[in-house]
Amino acid sequence: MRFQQLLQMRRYASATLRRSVTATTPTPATTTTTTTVRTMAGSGAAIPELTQITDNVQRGNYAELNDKDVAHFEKLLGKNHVLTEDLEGYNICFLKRIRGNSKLVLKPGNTEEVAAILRHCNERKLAVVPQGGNTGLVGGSVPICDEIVLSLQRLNKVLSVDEVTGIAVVESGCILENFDQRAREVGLTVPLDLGAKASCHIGGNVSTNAGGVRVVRYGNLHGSVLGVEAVLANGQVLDLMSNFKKDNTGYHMKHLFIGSEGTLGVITKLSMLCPHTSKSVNVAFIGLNSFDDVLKTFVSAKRNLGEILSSCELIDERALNTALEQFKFLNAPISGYPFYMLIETSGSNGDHDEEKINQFIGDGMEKGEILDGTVTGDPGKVQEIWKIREMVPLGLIEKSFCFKYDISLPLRDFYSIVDVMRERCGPLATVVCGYGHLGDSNLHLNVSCEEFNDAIYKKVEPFVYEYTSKLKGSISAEHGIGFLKKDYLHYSKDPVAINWMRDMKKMLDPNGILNPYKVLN
Ligand code: FAD
Ligand code: 2HG
Ligand code: ZN
Repeated sequence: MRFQQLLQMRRYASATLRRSVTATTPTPATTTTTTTVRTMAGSGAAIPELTQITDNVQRGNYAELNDKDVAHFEKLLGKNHVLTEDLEGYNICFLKRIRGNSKLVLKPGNTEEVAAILRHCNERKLAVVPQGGNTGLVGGSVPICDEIVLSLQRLNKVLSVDEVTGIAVVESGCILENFDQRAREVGLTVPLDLGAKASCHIGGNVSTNAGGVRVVRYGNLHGSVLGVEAVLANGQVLDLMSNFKKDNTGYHMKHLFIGSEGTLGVITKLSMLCPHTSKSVNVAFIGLNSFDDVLKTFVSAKRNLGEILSSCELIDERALNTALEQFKFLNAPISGYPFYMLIETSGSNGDHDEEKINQFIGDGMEKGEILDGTVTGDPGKVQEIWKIREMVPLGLIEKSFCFKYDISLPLRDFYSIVDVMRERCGPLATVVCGYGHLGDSNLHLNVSCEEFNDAIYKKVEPFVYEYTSKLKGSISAEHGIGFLKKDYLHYSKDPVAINWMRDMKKMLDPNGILNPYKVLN
C-alpha cells in the first residue's frame, strides 16, 4: 500500500514537469549559438589600449622583425600566407582585454612549414605566439608586444576516423565542431564540447587542456588524447603520436604539451579516443530554491543516473537573466528560481534512460529539492536547452566588460564566493553571478561592469585568488594561466613545482621564443 502511494506521488510529481519527449515535430537544430561565436570578434567592450603600455610590460630581449625575415617567410609559405596588414583580429583577445602589436601573421600549411618557421625564429631570436581559434579567455593566444602570430588555421584536416578503434587523427587547426561532425559520420563523437566549438581549434583545446561540459562523463584531455605531434622551439618535430590507449614506453611526454598553452611547443597533429555516439540523450532543465538543494540534487544525480549521467551544469538566476535579456531568441522553459541545473543523460536504451531520469526528477520533486523543470529527449529541444547554457558567458560580455574566473572549489564552498564578491563589489559591478561545471567542481565567477576600471579590478583581484587558495582550490580549472593569471600562479602551485616548470621551459625553449610573457612570470 505504502509503495503504491509512493508510486502515485511519483507519477503526479513527474506530470507537473513539462515533458516534451513526445513532441511530434522536432525543432530544427539552429545554429544561432555557433554563428554568434563565429562572427563575434570578442566582447562588446571598447578596443583597449596596447597591453604593453597598460601593463608596463618590459619587452624581452628579442630581435626586431625586418624585411629580410618577411621575404624569407614569403618564400617559404607563399605571399598569400604571410600577412602584414589588417592584423587587428589576431592582435586582440576574445574578451577585448589584451591587445598586442604584432606586425606579422604566418599561416603554415603543414608540419614541415611550422618547423621551418620556428627554426628561423629560433636562429634569429624572434618571439612567436601560436594561435588557434583565438577564443581563449586568459590572454594567452595574442601577442603582448610584437610577437609573430603563428596561426594554425590552415592545418585543418581530419586525417582519419576509425569506427572500430574509435581513434581519430586530426590536424591541430581543425575547428572542434567540424571535427565532431566528421566523427559523427561514423557514429563516434569527440569527447569534448564547449560553447566556443564553432571557432576554437582542437589544437587550441589540447594546448589549454580545455574542459567543457562533458568532463563529468569522459574525463579531461589527458585521458582522451592518445598522442601528439609537436614542433619544438628549435624546429625539431617531436613525434609522440600513438594509436593505443595503453603505451607504457618510458616517460609520457605527450602530457607536457596538453595544457602548456603554446609555451613548450606547437602542436601540429594529435590522435584522440572518441566514444561511440549515444543512442539516447535526455536533458533536464530544473529550478531549485537553494544551493543546498543543488548539492542534494547533484548527489542524487550521481547515485541514481550513474553511468548515463553525461553533464551536470549550474546556472544562477542572474547569469540566466542576463543571457535572456541580451538574446531574445532564447527560450527558457522555466523562470523565477534562484538556481537552475542542466542535467544530461546519454545512454544506449531510450526507454530505460527516460525512466531513470523521470524517476530521478520525480524523487527530487517529492523531496521538495527540485521545484519545476523540463525534460526532453527531442534532439531539437535538447539543443535549444543547451543553447541557453552556451549563451550565458556571451550574455555577460554582450554589452559590458567582464572579469571572468574559472576556479575549482570544494563543492560545499562552491557558491559562497559569488555572494561574497557581490557584497565586495557593490554598485561598481552591474552583474556578479556564478555558473559552470558543477559536476567537476568548476565554478565560473563572472563580474561585469560597464567598462574596465581599476576600482573594480582591485576589488576582485587578488581577492578571488586568495579566497580560492585558502580553500585549497585551483585558480584555473580549465581556461589556463595565459597572460592574465601568470602573476597568481603561486596561489595554486608550490614554489618547487614552479621552479621545475621554469627549468623545463628553459630546456625545451632556451631562447624563450615560444609564447613569452605567458604562464610563468
Ligand atoms: P586559442 O585561444 O587560439 O589559444 C589558446 C592557447 O593555446 C594560447 O596560449 C595559444 O598560444 C595556445 N595554442 C593554440 N593552438 C596551439 C597549438 N596548435 N599548439 C600550441 N599552442 C597552441 N574553455 C574551456 O575549457 N571550457 C569551456 O567550457 C569553454 N567555453 C568557452 C565558451 C566561450 C563562448 C568562449 C569564448 C570560450 C570558452 N572556453 C572554454 C575558452 C576557450 O574556448 C578554450 O580555452 C579553447 O580551448 C581555446 O581554443 P582556441 O583554438 O581558441 O585557442
Ligand atoms: C563556459 O563554461 C566557459 O561557458 C566560459 O568556460 C566561462 O566565460 C566564462 O566565464
Ligand atoms: Zn567552462
